[in-house]
Parts: sequence; C-alpha cells; structure tokens
Amino acid sequence: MTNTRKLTTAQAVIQFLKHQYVERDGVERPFFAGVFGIFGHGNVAGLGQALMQYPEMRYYQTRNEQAMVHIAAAYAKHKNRLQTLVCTTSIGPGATNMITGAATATVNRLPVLLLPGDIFARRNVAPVLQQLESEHSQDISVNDCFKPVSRYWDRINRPDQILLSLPEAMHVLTSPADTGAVTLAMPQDVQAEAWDYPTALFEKRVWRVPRNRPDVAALRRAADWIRAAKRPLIIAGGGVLYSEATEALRAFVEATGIPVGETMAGKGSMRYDHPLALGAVGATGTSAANLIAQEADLVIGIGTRYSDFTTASKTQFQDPNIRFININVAEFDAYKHAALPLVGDARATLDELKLLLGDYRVSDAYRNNATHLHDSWDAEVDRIYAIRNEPLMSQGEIIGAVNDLGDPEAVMVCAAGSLPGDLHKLWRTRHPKQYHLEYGYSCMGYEIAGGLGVKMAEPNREVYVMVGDGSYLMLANEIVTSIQEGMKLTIVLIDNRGYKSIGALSRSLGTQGFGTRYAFPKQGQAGVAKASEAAPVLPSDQDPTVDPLPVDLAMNARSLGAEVIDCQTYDELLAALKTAKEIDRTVVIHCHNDRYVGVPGYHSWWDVPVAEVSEVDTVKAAREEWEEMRAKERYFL
Ligand SMILES: Cc1ncc(C[n+]2csc(CCOP(=O)(O)OP(=O)(O)O)c2C)c(N)n1
Ligand SMILES: [Mg+2]
Repeated sequence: MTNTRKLTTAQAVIQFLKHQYVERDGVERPFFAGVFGIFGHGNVAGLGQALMQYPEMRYYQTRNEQAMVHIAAAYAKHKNRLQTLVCTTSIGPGATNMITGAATATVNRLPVLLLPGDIFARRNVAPVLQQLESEHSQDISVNDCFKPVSRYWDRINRPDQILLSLPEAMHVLTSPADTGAVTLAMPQDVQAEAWDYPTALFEKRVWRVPRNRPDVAALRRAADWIRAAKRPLIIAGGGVLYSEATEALRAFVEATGIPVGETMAGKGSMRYDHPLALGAVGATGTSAANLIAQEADLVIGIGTRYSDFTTASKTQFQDPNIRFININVAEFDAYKHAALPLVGDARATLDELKLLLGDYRVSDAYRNNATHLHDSWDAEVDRIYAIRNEPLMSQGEIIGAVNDLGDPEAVMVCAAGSLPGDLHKLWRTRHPKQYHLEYGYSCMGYEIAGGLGVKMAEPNREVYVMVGDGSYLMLANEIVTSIQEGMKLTIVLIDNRGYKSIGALSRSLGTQGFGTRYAFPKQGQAGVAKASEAAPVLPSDQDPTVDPLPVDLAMNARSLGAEVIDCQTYDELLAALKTAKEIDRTVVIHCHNDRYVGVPGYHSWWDVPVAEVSEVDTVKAAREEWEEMRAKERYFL
C-alpha cells in the first residue's frame, strides 16, 4: 500500500468516524456529532487517548453508561436518524450498563454506535480486572450479551479488521430499514496497537439515504384496494416522522378524506386540530380513532411496527374482512398482518399513491362521521384539562397546563409510567417533533437522558421532560450533565410516591396494587395499595394505611445542580411553568399528583394475562373479564 498512516486502532476509528457524512434530499451533514464516554482501564489509554488527541471529535462526559446511550438514541430520533452520537465504555460493568440502552435504541430503530472496551485479544494476562471467564471458550466476554440487542455486532481482534467492520457498521447505521444499535467491541490491547492504515480510509465518505419507491404493480394494487374500501383508516407510525412525510400525509389525507390515527412514535404526524386527525390509536387511543378502527375495512399502516399498544393486542380491528396495506422501508414490517406490502419510503410512496388515486375520495358520510368524532374527542380533552382535583392535582390537568403554557415550539419528552398513555391521548401536537415518546421499550430512566439528547439535537427549542418519581429515581443523574453542558431542560417531576401506572394495572388485574407504593413495609410486607377505587383518596402523608418514606426529591434535584420549584396546587404549577421559562439552566418543577385519578380507556384493551387459578376473589373476577377480551383477539391471515 502506497499511502498509509501509522495510527493506533482507536485513533483510526476516531479519524474514520469524523469523516462520515449522510445526505438526504441534497442536504449533507456529518453523521456523528460527538462521543460520550466513561473511561476505565478498558478504554482510557485507547479511545480516551485518541479523543484527547483529536478534539475536533467532541467528547462529552456522562454519569451512567445506560444514560449516554439514551442520550444518543434521543438525539438520533430528534434528527430523524440522520445524525447520532458515539458511546465508549470500559470493559465489564461499564460495557454491560449499555445493554438496556442498546435494546432501547434497537427496538425503536434508532442508530447508535457503541464501542465497549473488551478483554485482551492477546489473552496472556487473563483474567484481567472485570473479566468474566468461561471454562468452555476463550472467545467469550460479557460483550457477547450485546449480540441480540444489536443490528450489527463485531469484535475487533486485529487493527486491520476495522477496514471491513467500520463500513459495515456505517451501512447498518444509515440504513432506514436496518438501523439500530451497532456494537463494535474493542479489546483494550488492540485499541492501543498501531498499524499502517491506508489513508483512503480517512477520506470523506457520504452515505446517501435513499427514498426508495415500492414495486409499481404493488402500488397499482394498493390504489385498487383503497378505491374498493368503504371505511379506510391510516395509521401513522414513526416512519412518517423519520421520512419527513408529514406534509405529504396531509396532502394525501386532504385529497382522499381518509382519517388518521397515530401510534406512540407517530404522534405529531398530523396537527391535533386537523379535522381528520383522530389522534392516538390502540390501547392508549382516543374514542375517535378507536371507534373508526373497530369498523375499518382497510388499514393503511405507514411506518408502523404494529406493537400490541397499536393493535390493542389484536382486538382493535373487528371488521371480519379487514385488509392491510403497509407502507414501510423495512420488508419485515411491511409484511405484517398479511398486508399488501409497499416496501419504500413513506413520503415517496404517499406521493405516488396520491397520483394513482386521482380524484378518489371517501364518501361524505364517512368523512363527516370522522370529523364529528374528532370534534367530540377535542371536547373530551378540554374536559380532562379542566378537572381541578383536590387536594392533589390530577395528571390530566398537569398535562393540560404543560401543553397550554409550554412554548408551542417546544419538545415534550417522556417514556414510561402512567404518563405515556395519558399523553398519547391528551397531548395536543402542534408540530411534528413536539411529542417525543420512547415507547418501543418504555424504558424507565430514558426521560431525563432523552431530554438532554433532544436539547443537544436542537439547542434553540425548549425541552419539557415529563417524568414520574419512579423513573426519576432510576436515572436522574444526567441533570448534572445538562448543567455541565449548559443544556437547559424543564423537568416536570410528577411525584405520586410510587407506581401509579402499575398500581392501576395491578388493581385492574385483581392484585390490589401489591408492591407499587413507595412506603415502609407493614408487618414485613410491601403491602397492597387501595383495594378498590371507592376507597377514600388521601395523600400518602395523611393515609393511615401507609407509612410514607422520608424522601425529598426536590432536595435531591437541587443537590444535582437544578433550580427547583416545588408546587402543590394547579395555580402554583402555572406560575412555576412561567417562571421556568425565565431561568437559563435546568429547572425541576416538582409536583405531587393523585395516584388514583386516571384518564379512562376508550374502546380498547391491552392483553396482560391474569392467573388462571387463584385463591383471591378479585383475581378470579379479573380472569373472567380477561377471558372475554382474549376471545376478541384476531389473527390476520
Ligand atoms: C426499566 C424499567 N423497569 C420496569 C418497568 C415497568 N414499569 C412500567 S411503569 C413503572 C412505574 C413507573 O413509575 P413512575 O415513573 O413513578 O410513574 P407513574 O406510574 O407513577 O406514573 C414500572 C415499574 C419499566 N417500564 N422500565
Ligand atoms: Mg410515580
């Protein structure tokens, strides 16, 4: 090889990553916006040294390896998968801490590049600190645990392996259909080893993200199916947003009159006040979308993976002759529900389908019914926003306050607990990126880290993180990083002393909220919550059946560097939201809410199996109800 440069493997990796670009629709951008990492003996002298030497690839600290993967995934989600961040760790626990983050990214089809340190390739000093040994193979380390949660996985045992592995990694990361977590395990000795790399490896490379068109015959057949349908419904998934197809979708909907329901990842595809926007569909759906879905004879799924929340565990679509057309970049998703697959980019496909449909429109009666349902749903949201529950606020009024008072250009970030279901129904989305929910993995702890990723992706937007006390206690420490990097978040911390969501689920399944409250044990037991919805609602500190814990989350947030506003009432919350806008660093608005006042379900269900035999009457009753709904689950063949 003529032109070579002697670099360590780690230096070569950083040099390569720095020169990777993506292009879509003629806009080019660097793919990696920086590297997050926590150093230990497994990466400090390898990737750590390379990052110190090349400051043009910005290095960021984090407090926890799981959190940094969430930051990267949220960044990529907000950037419509066209840019992301790299994550490097030491070996052992630092590496395995990233596994939950990797799974979260992969489930949500979000690109993140993970570089965990690994045990020595040369092996002579084994077992090294934190090495999990195997009696059966020298070719195993804890990093093998990344295999099922990665879309591409490799271990770099020789410096020259990166010549093949890095381009493969880039192909997967930038492929809309194949993307997810990519893991390159980096043995700590190999990271520091030098090799004469061809300089061509470090030349600028542009990965072009295509807008693939589906098969022409399939498109024509799809147009025939749509013309034949009486009650078609579009289900807009995350693919609509990633493809930047919201304008194309609106044009398609206005031309055809087909109404739209949205998944968790797809919410924001339509503005909430469009007359044909029915809002959330499925288990956490609105009355409007779910009533239409129950009777739909054709579902056009766009960029959706049809999770059980979207299909209400296969009970949402009850027309016996229902058919599906799936527009998806991934064949895997396009073929679900025995659909007519349109394998292609959402925007390109919608544009072509619209042309083929000519002057087709749904009947006036069907359209009018949809817009009428839209209006009734809007009135229901008004009703829930206006509830003033005392002594503790309801979650619906808190969501209403944040939605009304938050900057309309802001982004709201959430992931787990009772908030996602309520937000899916109640949040009024005014722009495509306003509703950022990680609900593929619904990973407690994503919220604050994810908020930071969004803020880094678009520093000029206000970011509201809505987080429960349970999620907060799992992973709040990226508040420190937000302070360190000057990335302001407004965190609305909703404290109900435990798990409102699983408490309600548990009560609905007959298990009485067992183990879902944060309280001292009674007679050595975690204890149940309220046995029935009719029992009086009392704040934990006044409820004689509960011995509350002396925990002060406001003080906790303050100690991490945040400005904290404590509020007890709705008026205090309104004032806090106003004050928060004037503060230029991370603010935590700490409010207590009532763990028993919920937002109802609307014509939907979610399959969580109940014990077939039990000594508890409430469980027996729940089982009966479950069997009735289970019988409605359908196969689409
Ligand atoms: C990492 C993780 N562990 C467990 C769960 C199961 N789970 C879902 S919601 C929830 C409770 C969330 O509590 P909190 O954040 O306080 O929200 P709330 O339910 O009170 O609204 C649990 C344990 C999960 N989604 N993620
Ligand atoms: Mg809670």
